[in-house]
Amino acid sequence: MLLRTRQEIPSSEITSQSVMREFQRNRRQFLAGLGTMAGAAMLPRTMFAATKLNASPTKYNLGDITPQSKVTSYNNFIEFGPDKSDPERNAQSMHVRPWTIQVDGLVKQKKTIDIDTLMKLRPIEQRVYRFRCVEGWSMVVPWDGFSLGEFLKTLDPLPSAKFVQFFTLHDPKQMPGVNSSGVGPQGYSEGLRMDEAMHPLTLMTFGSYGETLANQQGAPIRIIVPWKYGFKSPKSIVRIRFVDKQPETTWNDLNAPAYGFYSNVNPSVAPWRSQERERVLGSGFLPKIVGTQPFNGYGNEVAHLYAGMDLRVNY
Ligand SMILES: Nc1nc2c(c(=O)[nH]1)N[C@H]1C(S)=C(S)[C@@H](COP(=O)(O)O)O[C@H]1N2
Ligand SMILES: [Mo]
Repeated sequence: MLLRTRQEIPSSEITSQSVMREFQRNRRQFLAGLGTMAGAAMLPRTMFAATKLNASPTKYNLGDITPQSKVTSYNNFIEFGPDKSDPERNAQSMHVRPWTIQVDGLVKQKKTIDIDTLMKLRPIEQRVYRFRCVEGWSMVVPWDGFSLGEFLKTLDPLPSAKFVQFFTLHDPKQMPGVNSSGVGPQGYSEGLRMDEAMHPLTLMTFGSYGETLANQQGAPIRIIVPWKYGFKSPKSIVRIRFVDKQPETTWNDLNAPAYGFYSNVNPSVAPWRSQERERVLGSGFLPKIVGTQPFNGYGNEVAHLYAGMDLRVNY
């Protein structure tokens, strides 16, 4: 398995992390040499488990991989405090073992799954994804996990299940910011339509950069939905529920006009601020600003999910 816990990695060994650094250094030459190939497709099999997507990664304009140190020190995890540096400081005491995920709602059989069992269900792949926060920043991260749909299929949801709901751990003893965060006692919750949850790009995520997730990133398990704004990617999940109606979600409850249920990345809709441009995290002293792409650049893969919907209304 590619993924290691952070303590387990001997510094002498070539980890995918150092491969990644090398990759970053060589990326431009590499790209020049390989024409238009970009992203995960160009990584030889010996470096990472292959990305099994029908989509051709050449269509993604991924940009450079964001430095891991930036990705683990500039976080949104409101249960640990409101500032970007709070989660790194405050999340270290969160207990990520033992950890179970409760599965309930419209499913053949309700159950509770242990995280270590879940991680062995499928081979863990590394996917390099763009990630865009509605606050206007973006990053490019190699996430480690497998398609959420592969897991959901094993649960036999009932035909009446039309949406999936996710809940984050809610433990005021471990989460110093949770009581003042506006997150209710059921925990941070998010939801996806069934077809969005089943889409092969939607990643059940256990790690990044070849290591298990840092607590501030949502250890030991989170969801990554790369074509939606970051708040649709819930962290530290303890419960998955299948439901028949569009579920309530934390941010939509707090401020519905600003945080739509769909929240697909859309540069032409400005619910509370312009989404036309984004600041590339870790891009240097003078930050790089680039244009935001519809569906965060994944339109070829996901636009069909929204055929016939007015995305200026259903944002
Ligand atoms: N439980 C929980 N999940 C969460 C959040 C949160 O505050 N709590 N913030 C969301 C937002 S707004 C973003 S942008 C991403 C940030 O993920 P990162 O810190 O790994 O970059 O996590 C999302 N998932
Ligand atoms: Mo965000």
